Amino acid sequence: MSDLLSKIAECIEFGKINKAAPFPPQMKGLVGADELTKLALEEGVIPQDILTKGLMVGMEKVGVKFRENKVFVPQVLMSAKAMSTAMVHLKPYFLTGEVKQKGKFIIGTVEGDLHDIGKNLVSMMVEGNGWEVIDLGTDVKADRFVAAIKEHKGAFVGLSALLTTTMVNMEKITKAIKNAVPEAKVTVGGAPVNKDFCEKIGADAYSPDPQGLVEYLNTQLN
Ligand code: B12
Repeated sequence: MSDLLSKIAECIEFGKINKAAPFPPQMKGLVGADELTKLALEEGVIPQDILTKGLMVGMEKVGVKFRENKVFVPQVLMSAKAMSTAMVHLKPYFLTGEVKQKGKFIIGTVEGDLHDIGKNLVSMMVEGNGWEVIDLGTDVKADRFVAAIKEHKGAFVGLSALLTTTMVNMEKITKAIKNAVPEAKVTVGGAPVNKDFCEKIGADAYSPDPQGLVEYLNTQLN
């Protein structure tokens, strides 16, 4: 069983979606995350183990390599695609509650800002690490964040901004969130954002990359 799970982890790490996928070249012709996840379920592997000991292990390796500049955006996107293909087979078990996620994470690019490449990468990495992600999209105003937090009680929040002109909206949004739901934890990121800015606006955590965010979220688990 552990051999099957480590093969699944490897498919996620290297972005091997299924047998037909030509990427990565060194795994051409081999089965991928799709077939292996199906096989694991058929062989009776517990779905929770497929998630935590297979898929999440691979995703964490990608996250660390991305942070260390050992892989780049396209490789992360292939890993995320392999992950989401495998997740299709696990979806029914999420719905029955047989597979539990760690918690909820609401993310959006802030008001005035349409950049979503970084936000999407963050979403995929957080989801790939076992969290349910509620993606509000781009140009998201404070009231939409607040409504989502009220709807998804206990959810963590992520604000993304790529413009110096929109990062200032993070302050407004963070204040609105803290006013409405004082216990809500707000994380911030995006190219112009840094730790000092995060502290200045009263947000709870900053990370320059998705892996740092995942690590922060994991420290918040009870
Ligand atoms: C692609 C791009 C666009 C695309 C966006 C497409 C899309 N779907 O996202 C388009 C063409 C639409 C665009 C438009 C504009 N852009 Co633009 N764009 C870029 C570009 C080239 C890349 C941004 C990107 O995707 N980076 C890759 C991702 C992976 O990195 P990232 O977003 O930083 O995310 C990482 C981290 O920051 C972190 N992260 C991100 N979000 C979060 C959130 C949390 C919670 C956490 C923890 C971490 C985190 O994790 C991610 C992965 O590591 C940058 C220049 C550059 N090289 O960065 C300019 C850039 C951001 N754009 C710029 C500008 C000025 C604009 C425009 C105003 C141009 C114009 N005059 O119309 C418009 C603004 C439109 C708007 N209202 O938003 C400027 C911003 C300058 C500034 N300092 O404010 C830049 C820096 C270009 C430049 N050098 O001038 N842009």
